[in-house]
Amino acid sequence: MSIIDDVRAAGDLLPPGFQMRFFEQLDSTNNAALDGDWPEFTVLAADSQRSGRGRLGRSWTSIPGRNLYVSIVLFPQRQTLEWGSLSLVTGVAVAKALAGLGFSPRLKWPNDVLLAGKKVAGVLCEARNAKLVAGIGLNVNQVEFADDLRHRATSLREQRGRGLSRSMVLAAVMNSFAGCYRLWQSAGFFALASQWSELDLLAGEFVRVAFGAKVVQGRARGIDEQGQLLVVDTAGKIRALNSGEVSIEYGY
Ligand code: BT5
Repeated sequence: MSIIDDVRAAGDLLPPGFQMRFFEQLDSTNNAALDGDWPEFTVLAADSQRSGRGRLGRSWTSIPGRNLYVSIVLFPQRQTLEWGSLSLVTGVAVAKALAGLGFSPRLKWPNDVLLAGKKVAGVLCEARNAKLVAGIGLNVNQVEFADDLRHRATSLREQRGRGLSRSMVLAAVMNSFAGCYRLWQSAGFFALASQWSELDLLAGEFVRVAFGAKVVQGRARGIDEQGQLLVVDTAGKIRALNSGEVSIEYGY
């Protein structure tokens, strides 16, 4: 079934003010959202992406017919300094939607949503001028992953043992996102931090955080009110990190 048929039903279930645009294929829904002249709360969805993007030039596997690849166009009213937290807000929104569908998601700072320790969704927020695009890749019905992803990636179908309707999942994610974004606009990340923390996979774990050529190792202590990762390093000093690649070092 094409994304047009499969996801069209979601249009009726979207939160007020949200409008869907469907595409069979795009290079990247984030690119289309950044480049086009779309009003706020336009949701661009593609059945597949030719060059779906992750952070730092990494790619996002975007096979047709199975998953969700969406980007939401936003014109945030809060100060640009606060926009970085929207990546975490989007993660909370996806996780809450999945929890509402009976899954038990966890969040791995800064932008991964995991089920059973494997990545089911990734978030990529990108800004241009006054616009911020929140991109979400969510594996819904994918059954096979390439060798390099097999042990790290999962889908809703793999976890549940049966397929789910993409339109239903999309509607759940968008409704959850609308609520989280409204709260962020009115009160800032502060109002969502505790929800994020309840799902924090890293809290209490010994982690290694690489950013650029630097590495911090220590015990993860959750996030602060800006959404930065707090790590008590091996010298006992609290470090607040706003970017980086985190891996858990077991056995400490
Ligand atoms: C992310 O990056 O997790 C953000 C992914 C955002 C994708 C969406 S799809 C709609 C919108 N349009 C775009 O072009 N992008 C957004 P990062 O943390 O850098 O993770 C990337 C890594 O996740 C890769 O290097 C792989 O290891 C892994 N990966 C790639 N495809 C995956 C998939 N389908 N499922 C799970 N893991 C995947």
